Amino acid sequence: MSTLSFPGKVVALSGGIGGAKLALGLDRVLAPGQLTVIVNTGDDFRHFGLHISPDIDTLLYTLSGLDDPVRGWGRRDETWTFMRAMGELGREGWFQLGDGDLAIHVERTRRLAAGETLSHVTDFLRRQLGIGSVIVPMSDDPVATQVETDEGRLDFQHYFVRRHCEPRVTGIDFAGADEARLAPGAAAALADPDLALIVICPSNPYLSVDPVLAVPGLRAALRAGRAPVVAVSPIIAGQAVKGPTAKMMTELGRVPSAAEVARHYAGLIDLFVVDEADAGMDAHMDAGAGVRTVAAPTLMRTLDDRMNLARIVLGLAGVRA
Ligand code: FO1
Repeated sequence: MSTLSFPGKVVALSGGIGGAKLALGLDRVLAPGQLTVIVNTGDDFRHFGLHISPDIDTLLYTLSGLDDPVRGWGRRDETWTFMRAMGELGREGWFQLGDGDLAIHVERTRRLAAGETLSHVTDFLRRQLGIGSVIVPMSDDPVATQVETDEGRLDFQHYFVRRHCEPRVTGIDFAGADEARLAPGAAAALADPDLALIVICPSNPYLSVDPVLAVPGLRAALRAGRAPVVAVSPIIAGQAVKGPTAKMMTELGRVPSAAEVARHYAGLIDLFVVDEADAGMDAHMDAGAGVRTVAAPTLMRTLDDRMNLARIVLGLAGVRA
């Protein structure tokens, strides 16, 4: 699909790695400014006195081609002198900040301390990295994803990185969500009269999408316009492509399946895109979750896979629920 053949604007909700793959596909098949990605900031935290926004940085690196394809986070061709030097000072090394990556954390922290909003800093960074799509945080106010586990309540990065997602999850909270205001750029994109499609990218529904949906007003904004809401399943044949989604679903007493994710989004979405491996469950899904499903190749290994899935999702814009 050429960039000119899709009329109207697109909004994508995304967390980190999985969501960023589809966001990249959409960015590549749409024209500059046609796509706005609303990004989860529940993973944000302060480390070494720096404000770290992991999911925003995954989007920045992925859409600018600076991402490290193996690690899935941080910059490619990274060096680690800073972390070695911090180790010599006795500082902990469980959260790795590469020398190149450090520039974004230092510059973001400086700008925030100077009074800029996270939205403004993010817009400066995406323009500086030559990204045509708009990237906005879900909120400029602090929201902290906290994971209730059998080891107690853990901040997100302690659960995800320090403890490698090993603790058993019994619940998830988004501290500060009730007081958080929808970021101006997110509200504007969702109210844009040219908005033709809303995409919930295949990020972890419980850890990465739910914090975005927890920002007051966001759910209503998703349903307010005419644009259909299409979600892409992060679960393929009962497995997560990457990360703790399936493990977490089991621990939360849910079946790790695409059908369960559809039920999680029921009432919010018009269409649910499942992998061809899960095509067989259409009837059950329609019955169970009241959500219409479409089967497509959703495993994104290459840039072409990302662009093909993006084209398929864009093609659903005309389908009314
Ligand atoms: N993930 C890791 O597993 N280990 C790390 O040391 C690590 C460092 C890191 C630094 C900056 C950044 O933006 C992300 C980083 N991540 C690391 C990934 C991060 O925990 C995840 O990207 C999200 O929080 C979950 O999507």
